[in-house]
Amino acid sequence: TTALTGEWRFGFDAAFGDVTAPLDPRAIATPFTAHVPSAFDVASPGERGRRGTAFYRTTLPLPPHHRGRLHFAACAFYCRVFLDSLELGDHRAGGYVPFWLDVPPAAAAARELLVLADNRFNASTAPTHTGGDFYMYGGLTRAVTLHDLGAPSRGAYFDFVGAAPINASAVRLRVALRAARALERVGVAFDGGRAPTSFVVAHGRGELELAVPCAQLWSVGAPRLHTLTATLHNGDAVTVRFGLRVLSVDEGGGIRLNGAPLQLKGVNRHTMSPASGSALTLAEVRRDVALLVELGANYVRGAHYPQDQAFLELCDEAGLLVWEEALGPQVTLADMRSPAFMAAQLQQLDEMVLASYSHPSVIIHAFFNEGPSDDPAACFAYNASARAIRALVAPSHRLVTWASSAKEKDVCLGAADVLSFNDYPGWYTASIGQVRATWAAHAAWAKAHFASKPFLISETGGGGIFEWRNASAPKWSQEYQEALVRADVQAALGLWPQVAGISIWQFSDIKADDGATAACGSCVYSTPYDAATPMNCSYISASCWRPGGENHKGLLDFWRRKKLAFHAVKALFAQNDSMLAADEHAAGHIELL
Ligand code: ADA
Repeated sequence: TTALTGEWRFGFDAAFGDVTAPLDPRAIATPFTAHVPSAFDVASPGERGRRGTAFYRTTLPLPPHHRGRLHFAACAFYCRVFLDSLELGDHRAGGYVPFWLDVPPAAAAARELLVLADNRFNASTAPTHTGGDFYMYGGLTRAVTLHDLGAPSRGAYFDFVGAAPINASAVRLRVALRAARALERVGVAFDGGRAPTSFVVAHGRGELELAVPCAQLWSVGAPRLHTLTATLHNGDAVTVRFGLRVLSVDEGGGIRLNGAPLQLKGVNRHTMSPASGSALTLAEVRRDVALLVELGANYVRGAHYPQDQAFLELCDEAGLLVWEEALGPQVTLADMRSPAFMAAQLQQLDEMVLASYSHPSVIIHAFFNEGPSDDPAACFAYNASARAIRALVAPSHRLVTWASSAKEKDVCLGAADVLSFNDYPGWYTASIGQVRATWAAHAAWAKAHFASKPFLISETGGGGIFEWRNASAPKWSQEYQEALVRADVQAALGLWPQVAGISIWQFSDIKADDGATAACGSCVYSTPYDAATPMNCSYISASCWRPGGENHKGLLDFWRRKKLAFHAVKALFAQNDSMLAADEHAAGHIELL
């Protein structure tokens, strides 16, 4: 495996015509260089926010006559991949989900790879980029890797290897092969060689339940991991890391992890930073995970798209639980009725679930953030999406939900394992004083209608501008946000177990969508945002939408500076942890007596 990380030749055309039309890759100019991975609309060479067609070119280090496979961890939005004059394939399922392309063998020693990446909104080339209230970056934003599969005579190779826990001591191994004979023997061993065994895979696909030797449970407090290595006779081998943990829902709609009641405490997080856009460096991802741990969160919703695998690996190690969802924010009924959209949606779900299959951290898969679920005509798309996820994962592995803005008017909830509502009392509606009553009413409705399904607060919160401190706590000041978020968290924790958990909107401030600054109306704020320039925030009116083109509901600002709300949430989560620990202690004491 070779990571194609580094400087690639690069070109950009803001007015490129039909991106799907036949093209001669050798005629494409790439006069600049760009680092891969990176977002071309944030980093050099580039312009912040530009939209158009980018071209990336590099030499493919694949020996003559070898087959290969290219893995794109993300290519945004629409992508086409060419090798010399041959088109290997394109990808329309969305710019945040990994995909593979096969590379046929050739005699040439040096082969040239050209990638087209278009970041323009377009219902046919990028149907799952349905808009949404965040900036969508373009380009090769996550790693590109080449797998050398040797000469075709070498035979079969792994297409997929995944390990899903069945119980505290066994996994379901799922493998898919390519170029396979009718029967292929697959060797399996755990943790670098333990309990070696083998089984026969017919027609390239197989599933097997296996006891894990020296099984150790994965949990939030003790995230112990195992590895499984699958091998073929020709030496092709894949190692995956997994965790033994069992998810369940009790009769009262409580979520359980390894049989113990689970209260989800966390935030929504966008994969975004001012320096890297959506192409966070590993150092930035590590810093975010460290901040989540410092906050005392046990849970994070990856809003609003499939997650960076590097982030999920760190969550596996840190014992952080994850909600991972497909891209498709504010999707409409018209989107759902488009066959191109639904095909891309189902492909994206498959790609997301398979890419994240072995991560113990991922407990929820979701789709359609704030979609039209108040319309019975939309339920077919909810049902089809839920079915696509359930075809790949069992409920003890992943639960299915979506963040509903329809809430009590949602008519598709039958298809969900978990009810998840987005609401912003004290920000868009009502007042801080009404926060608890608002959530109590939502939870009561959920319990009255779906007693056995968990109820989550998937989004809530409000804006606070880092630079604006004001003791009288007007809207947009850090003080207002602190008071509001405190009320949100107190409501969620106080309403447990009717409220199974909360993800505050949001971890850090983000760049909002293309039109955000214009939509800010009368607000006066420096644009583009410049951290070094103090802001006169008294100009921010309560009705302002996205001052400075940013969504300021982060507990941290865009640069990860802690706001008052961060400290408040951290204290509330810690207090709750010690209360729970005291309860458990007391319960244990009674049992002993
Ligand atoms: C919505 C949406 C989020 C964000 C949030 C907000 O619920 O799901 O992406 O835009 O509101 O800040 O208003």
